[in-house]
Amino acid sequence: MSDDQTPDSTDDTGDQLSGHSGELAVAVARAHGVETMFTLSGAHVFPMYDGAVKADPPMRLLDVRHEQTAAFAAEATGKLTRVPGLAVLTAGPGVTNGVSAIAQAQFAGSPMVVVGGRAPANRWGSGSLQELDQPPIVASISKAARTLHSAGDVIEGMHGAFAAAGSSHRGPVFVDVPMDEFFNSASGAAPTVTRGRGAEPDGDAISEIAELLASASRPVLILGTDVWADGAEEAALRFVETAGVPTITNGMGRGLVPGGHPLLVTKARGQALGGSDLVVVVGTPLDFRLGYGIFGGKDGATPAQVVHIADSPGQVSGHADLASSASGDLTSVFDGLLTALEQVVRRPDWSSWVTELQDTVKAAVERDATLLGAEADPIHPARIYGELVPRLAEDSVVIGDGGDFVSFAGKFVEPKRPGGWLDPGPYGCLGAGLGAAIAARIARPSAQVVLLLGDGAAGFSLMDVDTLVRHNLPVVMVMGNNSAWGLEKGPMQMLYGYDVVADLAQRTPYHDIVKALGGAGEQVTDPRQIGAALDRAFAANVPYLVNVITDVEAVYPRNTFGI
Ligand SMILES: Cc1ncc(C[n+]2csc(CCOP(=O)(O)OP(=O)(O)O)c2C)c(N)n1
Ligand SMILES: [Mg+2]
Repeated sequence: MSDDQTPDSTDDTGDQLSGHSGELAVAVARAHGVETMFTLSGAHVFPMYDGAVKADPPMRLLDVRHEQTAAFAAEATGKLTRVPGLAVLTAGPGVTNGVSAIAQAQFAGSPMVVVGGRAPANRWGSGSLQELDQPPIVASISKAARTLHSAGDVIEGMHGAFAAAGSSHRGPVFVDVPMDEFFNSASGAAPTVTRGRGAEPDGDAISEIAELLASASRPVLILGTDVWADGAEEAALRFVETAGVPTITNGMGRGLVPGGHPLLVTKARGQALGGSDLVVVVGTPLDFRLGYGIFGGKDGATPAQVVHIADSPGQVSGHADLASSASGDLTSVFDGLLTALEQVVRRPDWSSWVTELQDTVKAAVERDATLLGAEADPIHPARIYGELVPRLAEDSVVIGDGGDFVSFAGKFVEPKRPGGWLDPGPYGCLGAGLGAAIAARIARPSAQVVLLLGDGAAGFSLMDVDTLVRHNLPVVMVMGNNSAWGLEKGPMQMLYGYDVVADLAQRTPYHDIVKALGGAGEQVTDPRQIGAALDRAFAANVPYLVNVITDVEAVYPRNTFGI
C-alpha cells in the first residue's frame, strides 16, 4: 500500500479470533465484507470450507466447474460490489486455472483476494502432489502475492490482502497457505476494518486543471472504470451537470452519465475527440481504447491538450504528453474542480460546442435506428440490440463475453446507471462470462442479469450453466451465433484476403446444451421472433439461452485492433 493513503488498520479491539487457518481466514474475509466464497473442491483448501460451514452464520459456498469461473466470479464481485471478491483455488492446477482472471483483475483494477492451497511445508521439496511455488507465478499479475507460512500468519496476512486489494489503485492479491499450516490453529486479535479513502489530491494541480478547463473552448470529459470503483459516481455526475461539460464514458464508467442524458456524447465520440481542444480523462488509463492519449491533430491541426486524473499516482500516464495531471480520491477531485471553477473569473461558455455534439448524437441515433430494426436474413447482430435495449430495466446488469457481438453491445447499450456494465476490459479475456453472470446474480438479487455471449466465447465457460442451475441462479443469456470467431475472421480476411482457424461448427444448438444442464432456451433465426424469445427468457426464472443465428458477414466496423 502506498503511504499516501489512509490505511486500513489492525487494532486490538479486545475481540480474539482462534481456530484453524480456514476459520481464521473466513473470519477476516467476513470482517472485510465478503459474503460468498467462489471455489472448486480440492483437499488443500478443505479448511476454508470447514471455516465457511462453521462460521456463524455460515459463509455462502459457491462451487463451480472450472477455477477460471471461480476467479472471474470473484473479480466480477469486486467490480459490482466494490468489496473484494474471494476465490479459493486448490493447489497447483487450481491456482494456474485462475491465472487469466487474476491478470484481468490486475488490468481492470478489480479488487479481489485469491487464496490458494499449497503443498505442505513439512514435506516441501520431497515431491508432494501439486508441489508448485505459486507466488512467483502470480506476482507479476497481482498487487501482491505471498505465502502465509504458518497459521500464526493468517490473520495479519488475510487482513493485509483485503486491505491492499480494496484500496486504490485496486487489484488482485494472492496468498497461499501450506496444507499442514492450513489445518493448524492459532489465535490473535480480530482486525478492525476501516474503509480508507484515497489521498487528497494536490490543490495546485486541481487549480491548474480548472484553469485549463476555463480557457478551453471545446472540452471533453472521459469517465472510466475507476470513477465507479472509487465510489465517485455522485460527484462525477454533479461535476458534469454543474460544469456542463460534454462527456464520454467507457468500461464501468458507462452509466455514470445515464444513457440519453444531454451531456452524454459517446455516440459523437469521433467528432468530440477529434475536434476537442482539451480532453480530461478521469479513472481510466490512456491505453489503446483511448488512442494512447492522442486526440485530434489530423491534417496539421493542433491536437487536444490532455489532462489525466487517476485514483493514485502510479496510474497517471507515463507515456502521454500531458498538460496537467492529478491523483487521489476521485470524489475530492470532482468536488475540488467544481470549487476551483467557481473561483475562475472568466466563465466558460461551451454551449455551441455542446449543441454541435448533441446534433451529431441525434444523427447517430437516427442512423442506428435503421440497423437496430434490420430485417436482414440471416439476422444482423444489431437487430438483437434493437429488441433487447427497450427490454432492459434501469438496474440491469449487462455482461459482455465475446468479440464483435459484444462490440455491437458497446455501441448500442447505454446504461442508465453506473455499475451495471461488465465488459472484457483492456485484458480482453474471453471466458469471463459465466463467472461474471454468477457473481451478478448474487450481488444484485433483484436485478435483470443479461449475459451477452459470442458463440466462440461461450465455449470457454458454458459448462458453468451447471453452476447456475445447481445454485438456482436465473440469468438471461443472449448469444450472437455467427458460427465463427468473428472478431478474428474479419481482420484476417482484411489483412490476408483469406482466413484460417476462424470458423466454428455451423449453427450449433448451444441452447440444447443449456437444456441438458437443466436450464432452458431456444434458437431464433427470424429477426421478428427475437423479441418474443427475449420475453420468454426474462419470464422463465431459470438460466435461459436465446441462441440467435446471426450473419457472419455483419462484422463490427472497427478502427483499431488494439495494437
Ligand atoms: C482467452 C482468449 N482467447 C482468444 C482471444 C482472441 N479473440 C478475441 S475476440 C475473438 C473472437 C470471439 O468470437 P465470438 O465469441 O464468437 O464473438 P464474435 O466476434 O464472433 O461476435 C477471439 C478468438 C481472446 N481475446 N481471449
Ligand atoms: Mg462468433
